[in-house]
Amino acid sequence: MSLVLKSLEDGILTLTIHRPEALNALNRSVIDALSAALEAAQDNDDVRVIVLTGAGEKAFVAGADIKEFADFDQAKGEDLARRGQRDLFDRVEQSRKPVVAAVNGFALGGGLELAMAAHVRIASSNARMGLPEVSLGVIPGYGGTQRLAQIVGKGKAMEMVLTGGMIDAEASLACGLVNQVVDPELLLETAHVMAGKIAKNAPTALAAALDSVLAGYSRDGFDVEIQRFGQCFTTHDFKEGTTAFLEKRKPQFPGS
Ligand code: DAK
Repeated sequence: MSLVLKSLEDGILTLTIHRPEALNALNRSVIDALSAALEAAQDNDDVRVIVLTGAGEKAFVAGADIKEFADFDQAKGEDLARRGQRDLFDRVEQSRKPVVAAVNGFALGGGLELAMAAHVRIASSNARMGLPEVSLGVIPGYGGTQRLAQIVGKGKAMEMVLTGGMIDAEASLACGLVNQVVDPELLLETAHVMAGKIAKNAPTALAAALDSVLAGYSRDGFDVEIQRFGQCFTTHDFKEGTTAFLEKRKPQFPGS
């Protein structure tokens, strides 16, 4: 079965990341499939708004696929962060069609970074969000250090990035990380209502509005994030963090 399911109804294209056996973790194939679907949507006049969600009730996306990046070196990490940002995360944020993320469970690491690249976020009440990268010996590499601070402010972003902890849906709503929280069974319907409200408006004005809002935010930090992310791949902490995850044990960092 395809890694990204597509359904188009009333101008709303729903893209469902479909890799439930790995909690929809983003491997290279998922990133490529999602990127292609977003690209195709830009040229399809029948698509007015895009809704992005994950298959199943447990996870939106539980992060980048740890099994895939565990043996990367600095050059590979930096290169993939750069390509991932450009091919998927920037493509979501810079989409001319508004993107609504329907966050249906865990949105961790690259999963939360994907939701944050969307323009509006609606979460189910069972959603849990966080950037656990530092517990793996890396930092968020798909724009998370930048977009989280842009969305929730520097103080809360520092807390979330440095602790690597998760927050629940209500806490996400309180800090502005998500726009709305609803019961799981109402999530897609609510996302479609939001998408429908947006879709009633002029497409050219929507594209201009997206462009204008985004123009107010600096892009300077994204390159720093990519470089610092790549450097993490040279460290013993990264080896220990990813190995511990794969061995299903707690990592032993110096002094921990
Ligand atoms: N990658 C690969 N497999 C994953 C995964 C992930 N991120 N998350 C879950 N899975 C897999 C589990 O290994 C397990 O597979 P099996 O053992 O059954 O084969 C299956 O999904 C079900 O997961 P659990 O058994 O762990 O389910 P639980 O309910 O017990 O726990 C959980 C749910 C979400 C709390 C737990 O699965 C978890 O902690 N997952 C990992 C969360 C996490 O640390 N995510 C990664 C954050 S770091 C990069 C750019 C950016 C990034 C990386 C590279 N490059 C450019 C190279 C970003 C990195 C991140 O996202």
